[in-house]
Amino acid sequence: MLTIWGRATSSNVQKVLWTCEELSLAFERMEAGREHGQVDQDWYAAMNPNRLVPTLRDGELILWESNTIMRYLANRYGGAALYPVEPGPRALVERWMDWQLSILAPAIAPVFWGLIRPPAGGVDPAQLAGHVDRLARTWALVDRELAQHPYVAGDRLSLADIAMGNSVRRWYAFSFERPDLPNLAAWYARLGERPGFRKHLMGPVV
Ligand SMILES: N[C@@H](CCC(=O)N[C@@H](CS)C(=O)NCC(=O)O)C(=O)O
Repeated sequence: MLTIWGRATSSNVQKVLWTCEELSLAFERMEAGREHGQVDQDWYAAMNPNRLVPTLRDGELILWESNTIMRYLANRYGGAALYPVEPGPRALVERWMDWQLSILAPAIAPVFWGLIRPPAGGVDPAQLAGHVDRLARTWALVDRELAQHPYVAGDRLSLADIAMGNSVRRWYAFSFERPDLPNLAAWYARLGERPGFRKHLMGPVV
């Protein structure tokens, strides 16, 4: 049985939970992170020296870094449909997974923190508007890609879509004016048809 440490509200934990659903994998989830603590304990740091969530245990193997965990699960448990074996299609999935971590996550973070967990003293509206604009331009790039095929890395759902699921859910949950990005909106609706998305990503945006 897989064990996953991490609070269900974490975007990075949600990626792993949704991947498990797509692969029909049984797992036990242990609360950890933020209000649940545990990450500050020595036994946790021995598994994950970053003191972050998620952490996965599969037998003797301990893994951290959500995208690495997703790839491991797909490789280990017959997930070639989500993570193709052939180098070209595989590289397209990996490209978008790297992009999610290096471009999308830094673009959404200041918007999320500004709107959902504003600092004491409030947020500077002009600064927040700048962050929203940058995020909108980041999504526009995905919208253009999605004009060519229904999922970010091709014709079928892949780990790349799962990695971005929480971000697009937050984008449509925030209350501000959004530019019209029809392909992005259609993709969001498509992701919403997946039971794993509905089960693990549609909770409160906190
Ligand atoms: N690159 C890491 C980032 C992990 C990360 O930043 N996790 C956040 C939650 S999304 C965390 O642990 N925050 C502290 C906490 O919840 O206590 C990954 O993808 O797994």
